[in-house]
Amino acid sequence: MGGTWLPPALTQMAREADTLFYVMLAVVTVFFVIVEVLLVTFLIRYRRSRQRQVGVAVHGNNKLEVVWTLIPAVILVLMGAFGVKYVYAVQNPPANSYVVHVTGHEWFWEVEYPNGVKVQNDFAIPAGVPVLFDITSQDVIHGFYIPAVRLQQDAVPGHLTQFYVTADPKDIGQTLPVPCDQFCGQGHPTMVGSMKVLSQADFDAWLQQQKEKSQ
Ligand SMILES: [Cu+2]
Repeated sequence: MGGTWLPPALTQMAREADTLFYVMLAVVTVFFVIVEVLLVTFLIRYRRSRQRQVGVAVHGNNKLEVVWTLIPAVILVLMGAFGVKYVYAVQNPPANSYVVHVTGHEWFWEVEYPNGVKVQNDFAIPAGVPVLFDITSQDVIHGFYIPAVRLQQDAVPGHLTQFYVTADPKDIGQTLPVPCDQFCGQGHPTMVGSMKVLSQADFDAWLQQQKEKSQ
Protein backbone atom coordinates (compact mmCIF):
# COMPACT_ATOMS: atom_id res chain seq x y z
CA MET A 1 0.00 0.00 0.00
CA GLY A 2 0.99 3.63 -0.15
CA GLY A 3 -1.17 6.52 -1.15
CA THR A 4 -0.39 9.89 -2.58
CA TRP A 5 -0.54 11.43 0.89
CA LEU A 6 2.41 9.38 2.23
CA PRO A 7 5.99 9.70 1.04
CA PRO A 8 7.26 6.87 -1.20
CA ALA A 9 7.88 3.68 0.78
CA LEU A 10 11.37 2.42 0.15
CA THR A 11 11.63 -0.85 2.02
CA GLN A 12 9.52 -3.88 2.85
CA MET A 13 9.53 -2.61 6.44
CA ALA A 14 8.21 0.78 5.34
CA ARG A 15 5.35 -0.92 3.51
CA GLU A 16 4.57 -2.97 6.63
CA ALA A 17 4.55 0.24 8.69
CA ASP A 18 2.09 1.73 6.19
CA THR A 19 -0.11 -1.36 6.44
CA LEU A 20 -0.07 -1.10 10.23
CA PHE A 21 -0.97 2.57 9.92
CA TYR A 22 -3.89 1.87 7.57
CA VAL A 23 -5.20 -0.98 9.75
CA MET A 24 -5.13 1.29 12.81
CA LEU A 25 -6.72 4.11 10.85
CA ALA A 26 -9.52 1.76 9.72
CA VAL A 27 -10.16 0.50 13.26
CA VAL A 28 -10.32 3.97 14.81
CA THR A 29 -12.45 5.24 11.90
CA VAL A 30 -15.03 2.48 12.40
CA PHE A 31 -15.33 3.22 16.12
CA PHE A 32 -15.28 6.97 15.55
CA VAL A 33 -18.22 6.69 13.16
CA ILE A 34 -20.17 4.33 15.47
CA VAL A 35 -19.67 6.63 18.47
CA GLU A 36 -20.53 9.82 16.62
CA VAL A 37 -23.65 8.33 14.98
CA LEU A 38 -24.88 7.05 18.36
CA LEU A 39 -24.08 10.37 20.01
CA VAL A 40 -26.05 12.40 17.48
CA THR A 41 -28.90 9.87 17.40
CA PHE A 42 -29.26 9.91 21.18
CA LEU A 43 -28.98 13.69 21.31
CA ILE A 44 -31.92 14.02 18.98
CA ARG A 45 -33.97 11.07 20.10
CA TYR A 46 -33.71 11.64 23.84
CA ARG A 47 -33.67 15.41 23.90
CA ARG A 48 -35.87 17.11 26.48
CA SER A 49 -39.30 17.48 24.89
CA ARG A 50 -41.16 19.08 27.80
CA GLN A 51 -40.16 21.59 30.44
CA ARG A 52 -39.00 20.07 33.76
CA GLN A 53 -38.73 16.61 32.21
CA VAL A 54 -36.38 14.37 34.21
CA GLY A 55 -34.60 11.37 32.76
CA VAL A 56 -34.76 7.86 34.22
CA ALA A 57 -31.81 7.16 36.52
CA VAL A 58 -29.84 4.13 35.28
CA HIS A 59 -27.38 2.48 37.63
CA GLY A 60 -24.84 0.42 35.77
CA ASN A 61 -25.19 -2.57 33.50
CA ASN A 62 -22.50 -5.12 34.21
CA LYS A 63 -22.85 -6.99 30.95
CA LEU A 64 -22.58 -3.83 28.85
CA GLU A 65 -19.66 -2.50 30.86
CA VAL A 66 -17.72 -5.73 30.50
CA VAL A 67 -18.33 -5.71 26.74
CA TRP A 68 -17.28 -2.11 26.21
CA THR A 69 -14.17 -2.60 28.31
CA LEU A 70 -13.07 -5.93 26.88
CA ILE A 71 -13.47 -5.13 23.18
CA PRO A 72 -11.30 -1.99 23.24
CA ALA A 73 -8.81 -3.72 25.55
CA VAL A 74 -8.36 -6.61 23.14
CA ILE A 75 -8.03 -4.25 20.17
CA LEU A 76 -5.49 -2.03 21.94
CA VAL A 77 -3.41 -4.99 23.10
CA LEU A 78 -3.34 -6.37 19.54
CA MET A 79 -2.35 -2.98 18.07
CA GLY A 80 0.30 -2.61 20.78
CA ALA A 81 1.68 -6.09 20.10
CA PHE A 82 2.05 -5.41 16.37
CA GLY A 83 3.61 -2.03 17.06
CA VAL A 84 6.12 -3.41 19.56
CA LYS A 85 6.99 -6.26 17.22
CA TYR A 86 7.75 -3.71 14.52
CA VAL A 87 9.87 -1.52 16.82
CA TYR A 88 11.96 -4.51 17.91
CA ALA A 89 12.33 -5.67 14.33
CA VAL A 90 13.81 -2.37 13.13
CA GLN A 91 16.24 -2.28 16.04
CA ASN A 92 17.53 -5.83 15.72
CA PRO A 93 19.70 -5.78 12.63
CA PRO A 94 20.86 -8.95 10.89
CA ALA A 95 24.39 -9.98 11.87
CA ASN A 96 25.76 -9.28 8.39
CA SER A 97 24.67 -5.64 8.42
CA TYR A 98 26.81 -2.99 6.79
CA VAL A 99 27.48 -0.48 9.58
CA VAL A 100 27.45 3.23 8.82
CA HIS A 101 28.10 5.88 11.49
CA VAL A 102 25.94 8.96 11.49
CA THR A 103 26.81 12.04 13.54
CA GLY A 104 24.58 15.06 13.84
CA HIS A 105 26.27 18.46 13.82
CA GLU A 106 24.96 22.01 13.84
CA TRP A 107 23.78 21.84 11.08
CA PHE A 108 24.59 18.90 8.90
CA TRP A 109 24.83 15.14 8.91
CA GLU A 110 28.23 13.51 8.87
CA VAL A 111 28.20 9.96 7.56
CA GLU A 112 31.20 7.70 8.07
CA TYR A 113 31.79 4.42 6.25
CA PRO A 114 33.75 1.37 7.45
CA ASN A 115 36.77 2.40 5.34
CA GLY A 116 36.99 5.72 7.20
CA VAL A 117 35.50 7.84 4.46
CA LYS A 118 33.39 10.69 5.79
CA VAL A 119 30.85 12.63 3.78
CA GLN A 120 28.53 15.47 4.67
CA ASN A 121 24.79 15.38 4.03
CA ASP A 122 24.93 13.65 0.64
CA PHE A 123 25.48 9.97 1.20
CA ALA A 124 24.73 6.66 -0.46
CA ILE A 125 23.78 3.15 0.57
CA PRO A 126 23.94 -0.13 -1.34
CA ALA A 127 20.63 -1.83 -2.20
CA GLY A 128 19.85 -5.37 -1.13
CA VAL A 129 22.07 -5.24 1.96
CA PRO A 130 20.94 -4.44 5.51
CA VAL A 131 22.52 -1.08 6.31
CA LEU A 132 22.75 -0.33 10.02
CA PHE A 133 22.90 3.32 11.02
CA ASP A 134 24.75 3.95 14.28
CA ILE A 135 23.54 7.39 15.23
CA THR A 136 24.95 9.96 17.62
CA SER A 137 25.52 13.71 17.87
CA GLN A 138 28.48 16.01 18.29
CA ASP A 139 26.60 18.88 19.92
CA VAL A 140 22.86 19.03 20.56
CA ILE A 141 20.04 16.55 20.04
CA HIS A 142 19.19 16.07 16.38
CA GLY A 143 16.74 13.66 14.78
CA PHE A 144 17.91 11.33 12.02
CA TYR A 145 14.77 10.83 9.99
CA ILE A 146 14.31 9.04 6.67
CA PRO A 147 10.64 9.48 5.75
CA ALA A 148 10.89 6.95 2.90
CA VAL A 149 11.73 4.15 5.32
CA ARG A 150 9.33 5.44 8.00
CA LEU A 151 12.11 5.44 10.59
CA GLN A 152 13.55 8.03 12.91
CA GLN A 153 15.97 7.96 15.80
CA ASP A 154 17.19 10.87 17.86
CA ALA A 155 20.88 11.67 17.54
CA VAL A 156 21.93 12.22 21.15
CA PRO A 157 25.43 13.35 22.28
CA GLY A 158 27.27 10.57 24.13
CA HIS A 159 24.65 8.02 23.22
CA LEU A 160 24.22 5.55 20.38
CA THR A 161 20.86 4.89 18.75
CA GLN A 162 20.32 2.76 15.69
CA PHE A 163 18.03 1.35 13.06
CA TYR A 164 18.65 -0.56 9.91
CA VAL A 165 17.36 -0.32 6.38
CA THR A 166 17.37 -2.85 3.57
CA ALA A 167 16.67 -1.02 0.34
CA ASP A 168 15.00 -2.97 -2.45
CA PRO A 169 17.03 -3.44 -5.63
CA LYS A 170 14.05 -1.92 -7.49
CA ASP A 171 14.70 1.34 -5.61
CA ILE A 172 18.16 1.74 -7.08
CA GLY A 173 18.60 5.25 -8.39
CA GLN A 174 16.27 6.91 -5.90
CA THR A 175 17.50 9.88 -3.90
CA LEU A 176 15.65 10.44 -0.66
CA PRO A 177 15.60 13.34 1.78
CA VAL A 178 17.02 12.84 5.28
CA PRO A 179 15.82 15.80 7.34
CA CYS A 180 16.71 16.55 10.93
CA ASP A 181 13.41 16.33 12.79
CA GLN A 182 14.41 17.66 16.21
CA PHE A 183 14.59 21.41 16.48
CA CYS A 184 18.33 22.00 16.92
CA GLY A 185 18.84 25.73 16.54
CA GLN A 186 19.06 28.43 13.93
CA GLY A 187 20.17 26.20 11.06
CA HIS A 188 17.65 23.44 11.73
CA PRO A 189 15.44 24.07 8.68
CA THR A 190 18.41 23.70 6.36
CA MET A 191 19.67 20.51 7.99
CA VAL A 192 18.58 18.07 5.29
CA GLY A 193 20.72 15.27 3.97
CA SER A 194 20.04 13.14 0.94
CA MET A 195 20.44 9.40 0.65
CA LYS A 196 21.06 7.80 -2.70
CA VAL A 197 20.30 4.12 -3.25
CA LEU A 198 22.94 2.50 -5.46
CA SER A 199 23.62 -0.99 -6.74
CA GLN A 200 26.43 -2.72 -4.86
CA ALA A 201 28.84 -2.12 -7.78
CA ASP A 202 27.93 1.55 -8.12
CA PHE A 203 28.12 1.96 -4.38
CA ASP A 204 31.64 0.48 -4.26
CA ALA A 205 32.68 2.82 -7.06
CA TRP A 206 31.08 5.80 -5.31
CA LEU A 207 32.82 4.98 -2.04
CA GLN A 208 36.16 4.62 -3.79
CA GLN A 209 35.60 7.96 -5.47
CA GLN A 210 34.85 9.61 -2.10
CA LYS A 211 38.00 8.08 -0.71
CA GLU A 212 40.11 9.49 -3.50
CA LYS A 213 38.44 12.87 -3.09
CA SER A 214 39.33 12.98 0.60
CA GLN A 215 42.99 12.16 0.05
CU1 LIG B 1 19.55 18.98 13.70
